[in-house]
Amino acid sequence: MAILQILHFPDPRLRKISTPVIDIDDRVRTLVDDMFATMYYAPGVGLAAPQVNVHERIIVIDASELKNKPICLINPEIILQEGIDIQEEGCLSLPNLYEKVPRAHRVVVKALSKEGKKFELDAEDLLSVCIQHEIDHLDGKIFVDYLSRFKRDRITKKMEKMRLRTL
Ligand code: GNR
Ligand code: NI
Repeated sequence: MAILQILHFPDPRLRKISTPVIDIDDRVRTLVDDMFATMYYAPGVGLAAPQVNVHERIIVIDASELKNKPICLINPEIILQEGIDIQEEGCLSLPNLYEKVPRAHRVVVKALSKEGKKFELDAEDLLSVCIQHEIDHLDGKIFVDYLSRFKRDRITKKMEKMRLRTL
């Protein structure tokens, strides 16, 4: 298994729209394993393929306390959403930044498992937030998009400076 490199905001590659997976083959299964390894190593609660520069609709999540409930969603689609919650979010593509973001309290999502089986997941709380955050990544969206222009510009400038220092 490999630990993959995570792209950092404002890398324009994070803005690409990911395409559906057509065939869940060995390449996809290896990618999913590497994404889990990368997420647990980071550590993070979720990871979307575009964050590791693969622009396909693949997500891994583990929102459990004991980090023993891995969930893989391929071609996920939200089929129901309900209620609103405002919770602090972070993102592995924006280290050390936490901001409040409004999200649906509950979502029902349908997806393919890494075995290629259709399934539905009914989620609330952190798992629900995480699913919405990861699906946003597949659509080139990042949680700073929900903040004011003022805050987003300030964050963008800070991240650009950090990147120059580490080049
Ligand atoms: O590790 C993560 N924590 C988190 C906390 C609150 C809401 C969303 C998340 S997802 C994030 C990992 C990540 O960047 N996934 O794209
Ligand atoms: Ni993220």
